[in-house]
Amino acid sequence: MSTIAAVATALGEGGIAIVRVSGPKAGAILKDVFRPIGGRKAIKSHRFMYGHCLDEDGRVIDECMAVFMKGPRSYTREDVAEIHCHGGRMAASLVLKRITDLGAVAAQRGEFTRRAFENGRIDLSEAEAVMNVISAGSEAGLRASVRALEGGASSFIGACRRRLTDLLSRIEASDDFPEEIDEDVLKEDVIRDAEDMMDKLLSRADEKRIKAVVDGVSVVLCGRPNVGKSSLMNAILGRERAIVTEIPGTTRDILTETIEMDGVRVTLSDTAGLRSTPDQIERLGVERAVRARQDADIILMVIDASVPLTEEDLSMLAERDSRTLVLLNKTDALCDEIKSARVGEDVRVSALRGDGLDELVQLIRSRVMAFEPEGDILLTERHTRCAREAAKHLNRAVEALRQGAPADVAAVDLWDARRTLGEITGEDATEAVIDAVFSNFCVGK
Ligand SMILES: Nc1nc2c(ncn2[C@@H]2O[C@H](COP(=O)(O)OP(=O)(O)OP(=O)(O)O)[C@@H](O)[C@H]2O)c(=O)[nH]1
Ligand SMILES: [Mg+2]
Repeated sequence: MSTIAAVATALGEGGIAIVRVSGPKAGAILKDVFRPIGGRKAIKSHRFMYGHCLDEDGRVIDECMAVFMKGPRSYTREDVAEIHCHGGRMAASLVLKRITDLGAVAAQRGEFTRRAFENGRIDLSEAEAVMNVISAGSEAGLRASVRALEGGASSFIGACRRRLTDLLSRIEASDDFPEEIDEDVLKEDVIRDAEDMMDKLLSRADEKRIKAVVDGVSVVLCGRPNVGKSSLMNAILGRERAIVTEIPGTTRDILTETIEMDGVRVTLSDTAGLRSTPDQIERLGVERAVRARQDADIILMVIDASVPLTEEDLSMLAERDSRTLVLLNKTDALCDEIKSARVGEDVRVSALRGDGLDELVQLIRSRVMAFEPEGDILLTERHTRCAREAAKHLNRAVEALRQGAPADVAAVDLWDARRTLGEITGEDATEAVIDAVFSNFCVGK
């Protein structure tokens, strides 16, 4: 097995740059390149040391901290050395050059994590969770990734595979000892278990929940021109982001801002007022607004309380769905017609005076939180694809049994489901799948 090395921190100026080495020569290389204060004998496993890195002529490259981790108590389970130099490009790259001169080879993308996987410290889904942790863009995304890293997905997939193994061995036994096993009871058990697993797999592979955690939740303000959408956008953000005027048709393009609500990334969009108009620019803006509303996770439908409801308001209200919150704005100037009309609003606000804004934000927050999944979710596209595929096999087994097929016909699909789930954790993944997973990693991880 070769000894690999790479700079593990991001390139560029920063406080610290870490050079990481893994493999049988890690200890010897560290002894050659690093001189701890107190002499070379001082190198002990899992102890952080202060000292200097030296070049081949014994000149100091940089003042460093270093640690040696004797395998298997390390990230890769091999002997690992880490040298913490000052940040920036030069110190770490000179230390790395010295290390490769001493016999280490440059690590490939994800090779440290790949070794952790191949040495059995983590499975494939946990390895992928490492990348999800690194690329997480919100606290909710980070929380879900850390849960996966700590085996959330693996233990669930492992439990499903054990259930399938159990069913398959019962089916096999019923083939061998038909008189001892009641086939009808067995079939009922297979159907019940397969359906239960199918539900759980599909809920964990639910695209909307995953998108909400990984990319965030989109909240779109919509309504007729001049109802106060931009004023509400500014009020929610607490600053004058959007232009507000008394002229209908002020907002043309979509204005987007990102905020965090309880760790979930929320993208708030203000849109052009919905109306038919001869103005070409405004018309394009209205088309964009319609599309944004279609794609939104949460729709804030704004109604102007200072004037009677119009035809447009009524047709928009008729289209409200489970994603919609109806906001009755300008309640400081409530007109008589609205007082007696049945708008069915979720909240009354005045962007001008600030009335009802706390309640509005609270309402948005609770809708956003509804997207945060209770149980674990599968985080990568590869995992959800496998989960859906496994659910399809399970469904086929259930259908076959319902149509009166013998249990061993369903067994073929149960085997397929089991194998597909094994692709997630890597137990049944081909070398090509594993290569593809690690090629998405960064160097040094
Ligand atoms: N009285 C009162 N006026 C408001 C309130 N909110 C907004 N306005 C006024 O309504 C007018 C339109 O506000 P905007 O926020 O630009 O409305 P909009 O829906 O973004 O309008 P378009 O961009 O044209 O679609 C401005 O003159 C605001 O000052 C409110 O709560 N009460
Ligand atoms: Mg506007």
